[in-house]
Amino acid sequence: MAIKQAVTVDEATEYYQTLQRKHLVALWNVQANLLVKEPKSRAVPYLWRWDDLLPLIQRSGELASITRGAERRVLGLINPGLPDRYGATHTMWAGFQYLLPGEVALAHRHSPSAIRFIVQGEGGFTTVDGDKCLMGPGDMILTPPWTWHDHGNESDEPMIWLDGLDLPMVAELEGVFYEPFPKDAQPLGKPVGDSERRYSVGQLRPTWQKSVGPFSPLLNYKWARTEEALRRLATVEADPFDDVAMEYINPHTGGPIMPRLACGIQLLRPGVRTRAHRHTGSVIYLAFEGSGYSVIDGQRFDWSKGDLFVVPTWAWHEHASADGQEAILFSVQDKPVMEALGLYREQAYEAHGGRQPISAGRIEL
Ligand code: GTQ
Ligand code: FE2
Repeated sequence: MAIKQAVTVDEATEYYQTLQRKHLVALWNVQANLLVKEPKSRAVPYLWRWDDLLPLIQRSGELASITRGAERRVLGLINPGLPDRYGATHTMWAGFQYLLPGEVALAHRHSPSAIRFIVQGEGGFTTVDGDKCLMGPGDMILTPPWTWHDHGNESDEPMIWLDGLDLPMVAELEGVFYEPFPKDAQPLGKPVGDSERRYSVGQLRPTWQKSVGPFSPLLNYKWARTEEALRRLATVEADPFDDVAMEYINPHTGGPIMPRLACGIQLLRPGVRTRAHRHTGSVIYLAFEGSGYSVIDGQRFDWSKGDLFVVPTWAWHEHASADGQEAILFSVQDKPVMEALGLYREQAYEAHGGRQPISAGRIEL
């Protein structure tokens, strides 16, 4: 904004210095930083390779033991655009957790919500408020906010799983609470797999069961059922932007599993290249089966099993599977927050037949 004619430059300078001293700001000088045309995330599109991750995950088992105050052996993925924030995107933490045979990751609870998606190993478990959830590859386990949870491994192989949490978002909202459980592990208050026995056939639920809040009462989404749903859907229809894509739902509402995190699973049929779109809200993708590539803001990221990549908010993205080979992507998303707050938007990419020109390969940062 221009200075009015009756005022000298010195007077104006003094005025702005006074504002600073008094902890004030002139909106007319900063408006362009605040009311931006559209979101531009500081988080960047990025991919972490399984080949890089696995040896470091395994090495963590030799280096670090689980103790009170350091209750989880987890390698967190840090977005290169957000070195000062513990997150794979601006809102979500992603980490690979490693649990050796016979170990217990000590019981605790916290206000951030968590999901686990099992990558490797069978015979581990997470107990959530007394319900022991058995874990195998592809299972998705929920830890709703403020539920007690501990992990154990009763097999003779290490377990590896992906943790997704809304920790950076809750930290930014200054809503983090945490409490250790008085013992290492919680007692089992229920039959093993209680929630699953009640709810795992998604089309039916017990008549007397009331909703217990905005969280899914089903805590363990077993892979066999997830895969069956995907394959059945694949026989009838697919989405132009995500191909055969499904959302994990709360059986009481049909809505997202938790108010701040949603999870998705998508099958890319062999040789599919989806159309590009963008939406508000960020996404963490884990390549669970097969290989392919995604184009994010014009950058191509080739992925195969175990790789993890992120799509920042409002970034154009499309996915492709390798020729003759199907692929499966698991995802964690903050979309429910954007929807609840009236901030969700999406837009299809119209130019170039709906697919982005690829401007660069993977940029190493
Ligand atoms: O397993 O409870 O990756 O509390 C981060 C925080 C995992 C867990 C993480 C956690 C956990
Ligand atoms: Fe936790």
